[in-house]
Amino acid sequence: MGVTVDKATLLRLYEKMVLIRAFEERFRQEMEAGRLVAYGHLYSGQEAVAVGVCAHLGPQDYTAITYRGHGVAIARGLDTKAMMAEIYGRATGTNRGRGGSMHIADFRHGILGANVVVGATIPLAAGAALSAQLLKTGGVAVAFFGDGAVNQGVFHEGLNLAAVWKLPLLLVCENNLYAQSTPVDYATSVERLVDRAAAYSMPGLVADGQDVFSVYQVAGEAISRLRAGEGPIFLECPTYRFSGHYVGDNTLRYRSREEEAYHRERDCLRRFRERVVADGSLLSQELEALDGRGQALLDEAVRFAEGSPPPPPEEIARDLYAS
Ligand SMILES: Cc1ncc(C[n+]2csc(CCOP(=O)(O)OP(=O)(O)O)c2C)c(N)n1
Ligand SMILES: [Mg+2]
Repeated sequence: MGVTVDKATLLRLYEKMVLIRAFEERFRQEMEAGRLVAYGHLYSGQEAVAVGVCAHLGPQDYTAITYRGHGVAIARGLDTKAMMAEIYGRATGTNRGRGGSMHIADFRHGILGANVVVGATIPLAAGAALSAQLLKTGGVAVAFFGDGAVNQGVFHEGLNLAAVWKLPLLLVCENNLYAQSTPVDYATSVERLVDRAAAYSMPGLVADGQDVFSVYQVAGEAISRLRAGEGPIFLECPTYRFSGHYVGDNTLRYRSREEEAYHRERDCLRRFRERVVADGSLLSQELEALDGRGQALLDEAVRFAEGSPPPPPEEIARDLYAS
């Protein structure tokens, strides 16, 4: 991919990808050590998608994310302390400790709320895109969803309506090859998920979801077209989740070690480092400094979460009813 990216952007892309990986791996460690009781779906391996897309989004834009959504939340600028506190169920969390890992929301960063219902990000983001269109804010909405979502009814209804209304909606399909343990080719009629776009007369694009340069370039073009009012675009990003569907899932029940090793070789962080050091655009020391910063932020986030109080019992009904 021949895209040239300025140094400040390169540093920002790497900083976010490293922070996501550090967050997810720390979350796993805390759970495995028994210090954190939670349920979690890690984003490790898919960082290039969140970071490459969200680099083009601003405060006027919306994002609807799934239960595998920590990566997009961090890419959109969510505070890692508040996110970790949410996962620990503490009052200082993004949702005051009431949502946990699978419901992280922060309207200040355009995060409409993580959603566990497969496919549900699509109508949610379509609604947000409709509001941006009607209010003429210039904003766009991005729905993130997995390969499992493309066979859901809401996927088809959502794409059709978005196309009919020419909504400024980017449909980002993170095709990590599995829906839980079901391989995509076992459950889906088309070989390339992007081919579904044609049924709704919308452009379908593909970016390498394990290469942030590819995602950054293709998503950038797509989002410019959305802002120009061209209507919705489908973007398929083939990628891979390095770990199981959830923390504790044994992947060897449904995929081989060889397949996992193949995708580890294509790790977006490793490919980024190799490329920028080889072409001289960044020094390894600059990358190492960002690696260290990521780890330090995670130490701080875990300390903050552990030191924060749980939500007070008298607040149990808060936010349940509109005032
Ligand atoms: C409507 C609905 N059906 C089934 C489930 C159970 N479920 C949770 S995650 C998941 C797999 C989804 O896979 P995919 O869309 O590929 O996303 P990934 O987990 O790979 O990111 C399923 C079937 C659900 N949450 N919602
Ligand atoms: Mg999947």
